[in-house]
Order: sequence, then structure tokens, then C-alpha cells
Amino acid sequence: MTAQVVLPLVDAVLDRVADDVRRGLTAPSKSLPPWLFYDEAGSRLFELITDLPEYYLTRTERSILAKNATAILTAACHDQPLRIVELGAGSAAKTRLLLQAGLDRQPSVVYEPIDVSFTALESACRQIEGEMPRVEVVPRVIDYTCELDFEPCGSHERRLVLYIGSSIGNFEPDEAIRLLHRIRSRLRPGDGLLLGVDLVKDRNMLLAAYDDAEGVTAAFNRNVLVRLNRELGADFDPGAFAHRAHWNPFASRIEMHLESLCAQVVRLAALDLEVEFAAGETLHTENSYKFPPGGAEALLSASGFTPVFTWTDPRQWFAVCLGRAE
Ligand code: AVJ
Repeated sequence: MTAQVVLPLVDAVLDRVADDVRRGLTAPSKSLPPWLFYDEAGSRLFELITDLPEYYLTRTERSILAKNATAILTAACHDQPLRIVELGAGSAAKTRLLLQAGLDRQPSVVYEPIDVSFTALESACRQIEGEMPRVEVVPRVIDYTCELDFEPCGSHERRLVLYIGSSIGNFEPDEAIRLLHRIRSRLRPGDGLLLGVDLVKDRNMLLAAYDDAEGVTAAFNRNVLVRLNRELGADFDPGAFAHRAHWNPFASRIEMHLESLCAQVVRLAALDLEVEFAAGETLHTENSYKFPPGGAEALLSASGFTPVFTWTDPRQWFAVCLGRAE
């Protein structure tokens, strides 16, 4: 991946920071969009989160993929050559299981990882190219929530879009449908979407996953302030904000907030903006929706896909659902 190809795209991503931050910090209830978490440091912190004992999501999904990779690819491609797109690829650690199952069926696999984080994609590409020479990696740094197009592919090929890792949980239900609908509109009949969703479970288990004992999630949450200091010339004191995780049972979501520990004024030089925080006021940084049984299938149907099959773990903590474009 050469810098020449990637830099204009990185600039486009940087341009959105200012708009989104101004909108979020001037609203009556302050918030920041969760995509801001994933700068270089944030992507690294997220990788650490995925290994935490409390964060069951990644290892549970990985166990589902490990057990069912062949079945998933069989269900997705009906004996036609497959290429794999991954949205929010990050470090692509779980994807290797599916790529390997693809290589078991066909001589080579085209893999198109898409992510807003250049760093995460770069290390994913290096690792996959090193370990899996028959995989052709075509990486793209884009924010798939605003633009989305896929490389043209042959009419005999099927595309399987991976949207795993419970990333869809960051979106409001109506936004999630819009996003999946947009993905659907870029696909042809027979193509598929593999959606990974976290399921509703015991409240304390959910809360621990977003407020770990080591404080890695707290650092991940506060890192967004460090990013704004660097990229927008802001003067947030990250130590003056506490990490809060909250289960909202009515909306079926975990919320992450940063709670201002005192009355304070923060200046964002690049936006020519001053923002007042009252003591105890929170800055809402993330929603992570958790699905009831059948919820992911309903989401696929509402977005123009036909739910084909759902794979889950024995404890029903996480689900991986295949939807087909008809
Ligand atoms: C990457 C969106 C799936 O919601 O669990 C991890 C991000 N936030 N810990 C999630 C996250 C706090 C994560 N997703």
C-alpha cells in the first residue's frame, strides 16, 4: 500500500473530524461519533480490548467463525468463485479464518479490506500478504458510512461482504438499516452479507465488557480527547473526564460516556470554539446495540437481504448471520 494512493483519502477523513466534532459539541446533549476512536493509538487500544478477559465479543465471534468457516463460504457462494470485501477491517485477525476457507475452495482469493484507519489496514495487509500468498489484498482507506463503492468484478464472481465484529451495533437502528441498504444497492443478486452482532445478555457481563478492570476501555474512551487536542488544537484535560459505561435496557444498548469531573471550559482552536462542561455533564461517545434473538435477521430483511442462516456459540452470546441479495 503506497502513501501516494492513501494520502488523499486520509485527508478526506481528516476533513470530517472538524464537522462532526463541531456538530457534536454544540448540540444540547454533547456527543462525539464513535468512528473518531480509531486513530493510530485508538486502533491499538482497541486491539488490546479484544484480548481482555471481560471483552467476550471478539473471541466468541472468532470461535463461531473457526467452527463454521467452511459452512459459511459454502452457503455464500454456491460453487462460484468468491471475493471477500470487509468493512471496518481493522487488523483483520478473524478474517483469516474465512480467507483460509476460501483458499480451500479456490486457487486464489481477492480480499478488499476497507477501513478508516490507515495504520490498522497497513498491518493487516502486511500480515495477510506474508502469511497467505494466494490472497490478493486490495486495501482501501475510506469511511464506508459516507462513501462506498466496490472494485468491479467479473460476472461469474460472487461477492461476500463481511461486516463482522459487532460494528453495526454502533449505529442507531434506522441508520443501520440505511447503511445495510446502501451495501445492498452495490451488490448483485447472489452476493452475500455476513453480519456479526452481539446479543443481549446478563447486564453485569455487558457492563464489564465495556469497563474492564485494567482500564483499557477507559483509556480507549479518553483517547478521543487526546485526538481532538492533536488534530483540532483542543485543550482537553483527559484526566478531568471519567469513563462511564451504562446499560440502557429500553434502547438495548451499552452507552459509553466521558463525564466531566468539574465545571470547565475547553477551547478547540481549529474550530474557533469554546465548549462549557458542567460538573457531572457527560459527553456521549458510543452506543453499542445488543440484539435480541431474531433481531439481526429482522435487520437484514429490513435492509433488502434475505436471511439465509445464523451461526451462534453454545451460550448464545454472539451471532453471525448470512444475508443474501436476491
Ligand atoms: C468495535 C464497535 C464492536 O462496540 O464493542 C469496544 C467498540 N467500544 N469497547 C464495541 C468498543 C468499547 C466495539 N465495536
